[in-house]
Amino acid sequence: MLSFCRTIVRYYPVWFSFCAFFYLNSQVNGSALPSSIIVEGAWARAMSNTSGSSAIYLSVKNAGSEVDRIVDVQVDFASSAYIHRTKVLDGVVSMLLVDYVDIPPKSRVEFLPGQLHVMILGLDRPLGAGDSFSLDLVFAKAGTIPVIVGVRPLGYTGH
Ligand SMILES: [Cu+2]
Repeated sequence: MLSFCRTIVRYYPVWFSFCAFFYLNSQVNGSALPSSIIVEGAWARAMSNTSGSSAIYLSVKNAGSEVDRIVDVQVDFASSAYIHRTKVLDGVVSMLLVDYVDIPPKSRVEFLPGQLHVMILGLDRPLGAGDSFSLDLVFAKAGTIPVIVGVRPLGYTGH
């Protein structure tokens, strides 16, 4: 749309005010553009006690032509939220902090059990199967995208 506007402004002055509005608006507020990021199938494991933690799994699709990057994750009832990657080394399972996750153009990145996940710690309420809550994924280009996360029973392993 922006390249269309750059061209149209150059050759068809009658479109100028429309395109100027669109262009300026897109510079001021990136969310005015339709996002090329689509987040699907977000779920978290149920958690019965309030001092514990849980993990969120989801699928992020980038339908656009430029790479975008998840730079932060936030859940309002958790004291902290991080992106983790599970590693198994010599039979020992550990979770490594991931600073950011790039979502390449025309591709999909999966957060799956045993791999990438959003770790939420210090929850101030239990997560019961059937509940849902909101997770904010903060992208470098697409901005903050709120995602509804469905809570699944403890035995659930994936979508
Ligand atoms: Cu973790």
